[in-house]
Amino acid sequence: MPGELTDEREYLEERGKRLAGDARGISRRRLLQMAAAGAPLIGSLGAAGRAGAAPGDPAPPPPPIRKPTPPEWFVNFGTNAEMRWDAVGDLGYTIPNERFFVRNHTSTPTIDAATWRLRIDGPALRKGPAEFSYPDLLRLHSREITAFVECAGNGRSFFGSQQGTPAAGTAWGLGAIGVARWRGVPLSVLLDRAHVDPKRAVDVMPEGLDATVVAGGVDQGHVRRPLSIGKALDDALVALEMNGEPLPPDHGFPARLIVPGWIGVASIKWLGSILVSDAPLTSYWNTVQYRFTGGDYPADSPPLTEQVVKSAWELPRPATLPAGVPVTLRGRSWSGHGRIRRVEVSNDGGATWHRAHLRGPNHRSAWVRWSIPWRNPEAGAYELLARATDDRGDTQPDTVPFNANGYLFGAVVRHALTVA
Ligand SMILES: Nc1nc2c(c(=O)[nH]1)N[C@H]1C(S)=C(S)[C@@H](COP(=O)(O)O)O[C@H]1N2
Ligand SMILES: [Mo]
Repeated sequence: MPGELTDEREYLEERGKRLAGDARGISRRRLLQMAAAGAPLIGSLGAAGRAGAAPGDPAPPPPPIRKPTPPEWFVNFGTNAEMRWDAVGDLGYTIPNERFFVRNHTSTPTIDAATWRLRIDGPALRKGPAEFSYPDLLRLHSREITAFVECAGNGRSFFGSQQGTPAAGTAWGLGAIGVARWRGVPLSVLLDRAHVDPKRAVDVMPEGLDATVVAGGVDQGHVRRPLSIGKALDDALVALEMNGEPLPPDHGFPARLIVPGWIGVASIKWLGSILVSDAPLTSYWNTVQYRFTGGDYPADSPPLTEQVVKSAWELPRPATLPAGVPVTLRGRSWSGHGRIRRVEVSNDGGATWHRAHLRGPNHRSAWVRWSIPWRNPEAGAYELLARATDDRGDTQPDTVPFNANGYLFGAVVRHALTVA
């Protein structure tokens, strides 16, 4: 086989970069910082946008994404910005806030934390509605989880480029994902304080405060999507912090839901209300969108929940490498069903496979980093493949059945590489 990849089972375990998985509460200092964060964070950006305007001019609308999305870090799609995998190599396990992908159905809103409230209401509560202010939430006992947020459409472009059947929607590569540390209040704690009746509750519908979405000429209302009471009480988190900072505006300030392992749209940003119902709930985002349609799927295929197994190389697409120079190739793999157990890689289009070395943390509903040394890359054209298996035994297939909106592209992605 050309320029052989070597298994390296004794590759030294990367040490030192341990996750801060501690169980501290939000410190008093942090609490004060966070309470003060909302206004200055948003205020300074607003002011920058108006520089040079005459007094009395109406302020131009802010851009759909507030943070800078430079082309060396992001592929820009207007209201969405994809993380570039070839810029990930120097990062640790988590993706810093300024480097995290953004997916907005409309655009990032400006929310004043001082007047913001989270309202929990609905027929499956034993008492009337409950309301929480930002300081109320900051005072509650907090928990931190490390989890990915990944768009259901991540990998969509490969339906076209790899399977010859393009799907409608943003042409994401594999960078509509990021892993962060999220700190906040478990949704179960808030539902408990709102006197949920767990015997009657069926579905929970979080709703965002961003602008309503017009689709097919119809106003579909605010972005909202139900989840089962089981998942809501299990591990959903109302996050206030991302990687130790108050949530940035683009990622849901002042509060967002994190639904570990599920498709990104479940993790509602700019959370304003949560409906707790004694009957199944529907919205545009679990009936028309975010379910399999078209192809061979039946009309009643269920709404999507968990993500599938995927892998990405930390390389440009297509990639080039110098001939004869030893190199260690790196990548990451993840699954919505659990931890990654095994990653196999190939540099000959799948004729032979080698075990990659898994390194560092391997959290559930997050990802694992891996590497494979290549001692003597010989000149030529290659196709790199990475195929992960999770601890449920799910392995990435060679192809996936087509669906019209291009969700859950979990097939092995073929990554072109030239060695010269
Ligand atoms: N309120 C609201 N929540 C939302 C969205 C949105 O447009 N509005 N986009 C969803 C989708 S489709 C995804 S993939 C994730 C993206 O999260 P991020 O922008 O923090 O990466 O947020 C979800 N939550
Ligand atoms: Mo998404």
